[in-house]
Amino acid sequence: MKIALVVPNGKKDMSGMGNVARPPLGVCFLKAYLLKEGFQDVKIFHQIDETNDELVKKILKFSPMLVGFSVMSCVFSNAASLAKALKNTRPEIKIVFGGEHITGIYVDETKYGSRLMTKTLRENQCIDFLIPFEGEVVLTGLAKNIRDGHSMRRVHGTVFQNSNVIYITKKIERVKCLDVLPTADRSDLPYEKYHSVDEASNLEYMHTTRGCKFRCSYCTTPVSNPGNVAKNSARRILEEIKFLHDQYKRKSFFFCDELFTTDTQRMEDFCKGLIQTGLNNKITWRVFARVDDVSNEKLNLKLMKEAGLNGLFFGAESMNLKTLRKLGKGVKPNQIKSAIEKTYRSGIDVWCSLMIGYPWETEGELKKSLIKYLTIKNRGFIKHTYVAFITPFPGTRFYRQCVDNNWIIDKTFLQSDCSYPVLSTPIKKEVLIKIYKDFLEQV
Ligand code: B12
Ligand code: SF4
Repeated sequence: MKIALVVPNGKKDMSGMGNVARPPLGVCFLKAYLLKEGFQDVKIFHQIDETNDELVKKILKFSPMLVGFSVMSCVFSNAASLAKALKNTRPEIKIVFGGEHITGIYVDETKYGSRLMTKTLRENQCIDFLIPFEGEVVLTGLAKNIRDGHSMRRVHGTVFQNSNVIYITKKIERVKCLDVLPTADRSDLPYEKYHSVDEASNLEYMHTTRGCKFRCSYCTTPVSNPGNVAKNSARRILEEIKFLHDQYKRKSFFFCDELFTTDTQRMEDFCKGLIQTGLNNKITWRVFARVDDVSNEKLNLKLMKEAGLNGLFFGAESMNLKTLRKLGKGVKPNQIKSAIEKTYRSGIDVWCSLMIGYPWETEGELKKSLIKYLTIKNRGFIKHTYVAFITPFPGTRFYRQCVDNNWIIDKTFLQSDCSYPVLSTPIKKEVLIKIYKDFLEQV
């Protein structure tokens, strides 16, 4: 049985980062698991520069029985158009949607009592199944059921509609330790088409942690990975890096785990492993980190640098204390400043992301916050800044707040890639956009 895994709209112009296209690891994990469970014909289609028509033709040529779409919120509507085109040509193809957006609408409906998921399914009859949360075990179960012609109600962890009734099957437990999953299968990815600012096209992505113990109101990570944080062991990460280096000559790695650094013991074991094997002289790596882990000196930056770390990426979000509190970030502006300085002084590049357009922030507050940031930036401490408009993602507490307070002024907000304002703020929209553009020029 052939299975296609599709990632629509892989290329995005991200403010402050230019055009970005990077490996979609989610579907690589799904492919690896399906292969392990005996499905030999699984192919990933990552849409970078193909038109929808070209992509549909490619998928149809592969002739799959099951097509899975991996969707963030901003690509959902295009994914639905692709799915419709496939169904119109071959109605027998089964279509399943998964990914962050699907988890978000599932949680918004089942936890907060909205009708977002129901509405989505009703309006998109081309979708046969939704799979929220991590997909390896459930997608494989679904594929087995389709192959063997069993009733869909037997597949745990799915949502489907039948004669206008929506069925939510029993939830399954999350994977507790990521070492039980096979390594992501990256073999179908078009690396020659990947790129982003200051980075080589063969920069390799890694994902070795699912979940986060913090609960920032706008973030989807604790929503899609509730409960405990699941991780790979340091040993397993070292094996994967060695494999990717030896086999594919990868030299530069980005760990897109939200919080690679929270487990300090794993971090230390990983660094020591890189040093002992000599891999630290062959590769470099960059990770996301929380500012308080650096400002409080929880992390051993010296060891990390020796092990090949060449960049820390902080989600600073704002230099305004009230905003940081409202977001539930659990850090203060002086900790952000301290973390940036400490990282820079350790000889490690600093990458930072900020958000603007908070519904409560006045023009004065925003300008003050950006000036504070620029003061640090102008001292040469920050290598790269990425700035986005805060956008509410379904499933988060912030999304609920926005809906309940009528803050959403742009009805197309779900398609937003965070590069324009979608919320009402005390600042006029044109003024906000001007502040954003001026700021971009300065960073
Ligand atoms: C790396 C990354 C990127 C990379 C690569 C993106 C890519 N193609 O994967 C780049 C830099 C390009 C990127 C860009 C953007 N990103 Co991004 N990104 C991430 C990040 C940090 C890691 C993704 C990852 O590898 N996860 C690891 C894998 C294992 O998880 P996963 O992808 O969710 O897949 C699992 C499940 O979701 C599920 N699943 C996934 N697909 C499918 C499909 C099927 C059929 C099934 C059954 C299951 C299933 O099973 C998978 C395995 O268990 C996530 C945060 C996160 N934790 O996911 C944000 C995240 C996905 N990005 C996000 C956003 C908003 C963006 C941007 C809009 C940027 C912005 N302005 O901030 C752009 C849009 C890009 C685009 N294509 O349009 C949001 C999406 C929220 C939402 N509801 O849409 C996230 C969740 C960050 C956040 N916490 O808010 N991103
Ligand atoms: S923003 Fe970072 S620290 Fe906050 S919940 Fe998300 S991943 Fe965790």
